[in-house]
Amino acid sequence: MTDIRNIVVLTGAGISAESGIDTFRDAGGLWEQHRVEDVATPEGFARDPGLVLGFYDMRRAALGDVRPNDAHRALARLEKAFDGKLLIVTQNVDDLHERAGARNVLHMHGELNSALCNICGTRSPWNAPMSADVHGQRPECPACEARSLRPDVVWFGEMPYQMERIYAALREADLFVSIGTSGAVYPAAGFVRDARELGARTLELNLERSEGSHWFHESRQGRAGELVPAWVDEVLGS
Ligand code: BJW
Repeated sequence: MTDIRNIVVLTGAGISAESGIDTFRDAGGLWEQHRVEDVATPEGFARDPGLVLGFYDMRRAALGDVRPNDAHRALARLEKAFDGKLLIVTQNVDDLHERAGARNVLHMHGELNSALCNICGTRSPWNAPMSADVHGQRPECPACEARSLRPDVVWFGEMPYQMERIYAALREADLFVSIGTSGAVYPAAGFVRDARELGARTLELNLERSEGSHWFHESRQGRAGELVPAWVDEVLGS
């Protein structure tokens, strides 16, 4: 492998699939069980906050039953051992990269363990339910005490987090690697084109060819738990 100094890794739901977290668009995935318009848009939340809060409460609670897998661990190992720069940009709202030991992780679609106040805009660490209690009361925002918390996740039509930092990293990247994402959701789906136009080599690691596979210099198919450790060995061995 030629001299690689700056790597940007984009991860999606496929990297957490082997940990037991449902993906969105695979057979049996979350979007087969729930209508996107109902649970992943600001309009859906305005229509039926109880439904949306319950959906995210269920997914937050399920985090307690899952563990990082070999793919998360391999990226954390890379972060530790690589003597260039590595940024992990994840679309995932789980915390499995961090629990595997990775530190330089950016959650562009937010996090299940965070609450966003619709009144004051404060983001607060949150690992309890957000649905109304038996008295019909929703929890208070720790900053302004309004009962207006929502899941701190990015829904369709909303701006993903830290886009400036991501584009700055893409400008510097000499390798862009996309892992376990269908390439169906923008702006993340466009990163491969951006990175490539800016001069990076691009590699896809996914169970199957994604919607944007043709944009990558190389696409490898298989389980993240196998492909990612093997790729990390290649980078560290070079
Ligand atoms: C494995 C595996 C294993 C399985 N090993 N692999 C037309 C053109 C361009 C854009 C738009 C457009 N019309 C509308 C838009 C905008 C819209 C959009 O993209 N819509 C599309 C439907 C077209 N995007 C937005 O609204 C975004 N905001 C925005 O664009 O703001 C304006 C802006 C403009 C310019 C710059 C910047 C901003 C916001 C998108 C928010 C997405 N939110 C969600 C929910 C988050 C909270 C939650 O978790 O509930 O994010 S939707 C959902 O999809 C979630 C995911 O992060 C995201 C991507 O899914 P992902 O991770 O790719 O999962 P899957 O299931 O799709 O794929 C899994 C893959 O893994 C598969 O390929 C499997 O094969 C593979 N796999 N097992 C390896 N073991």
